[in-house]
Amino acid sequence: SSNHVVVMVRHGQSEWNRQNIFSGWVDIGLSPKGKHEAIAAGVTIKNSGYKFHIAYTSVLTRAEVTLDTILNRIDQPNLEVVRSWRLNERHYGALTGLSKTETANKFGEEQVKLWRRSYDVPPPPMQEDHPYYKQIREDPRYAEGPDDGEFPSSESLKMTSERTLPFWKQTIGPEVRSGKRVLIVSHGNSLRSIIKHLDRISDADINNLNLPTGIPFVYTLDDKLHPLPGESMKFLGDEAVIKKAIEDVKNQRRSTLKK
Ligand code: DG2
Repeated sequence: SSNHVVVMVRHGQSEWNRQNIFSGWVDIGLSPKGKHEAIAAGVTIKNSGYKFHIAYTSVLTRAEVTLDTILNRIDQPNLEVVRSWRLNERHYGALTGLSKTETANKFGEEQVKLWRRSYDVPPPPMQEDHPYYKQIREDPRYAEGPDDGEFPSSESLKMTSERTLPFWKQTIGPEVRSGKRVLIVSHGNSLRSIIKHLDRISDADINNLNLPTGIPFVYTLDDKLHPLPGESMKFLGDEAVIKKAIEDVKNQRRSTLKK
């Protein structure tokens, strides 16, 4: 039996993260700060000495650009990359494209917190007349899936995990077990769904998990893909940078929601 290292990272800040707008499946690019965070993530991974056999990411540009930036920095620009809609961000339904602040003002802080962080409360569904419906539903990148029956109109974290965890278990897991070192670049909520599974976080406690953008973290797993004691979600890099990034995520929640 042997131990397996998996490095994960949420993409750098996107333009809509910067403007505090719900993104979900809208294909928003990185902000200038996000591009810098992606470079910094690459430098951190390089300084930690990691090399990979394969990488996984979503089909959204913010994750893809973050991954490419990292791979260039770690001198593995030609690494095998597998892209899947299963690693996409949670589909934010009718909230997609709305301001997080205005949504909190309109529906109340508690309701918005449930939509953003609860395990099983999905945002209201995206209807066909939603401004982003066509752009998402008719995007040729989804020709490969999801199929009509599984195409989401909004997703809770639970619904998100119903498509991320099969991918983790059936596609990523076997590669990890076979000894490959894996890098995953994905999104705030899609990564929360995987972390919840790996660390057996309860439905209630998952509310409190917020992921910073662009800070890589490491899991060391046994052959059954269970984290070794004390080897979960270990953020890489400078202590002060990690501390500030985690505080920024918390503050973002506070300052954006009107009291
Ligand atoms: C954000 C997460 O996803 O938003 O969809 O707006 O990770 O792709 O930037 P990401 C979005 P919150 O759940 O933090 O509101």
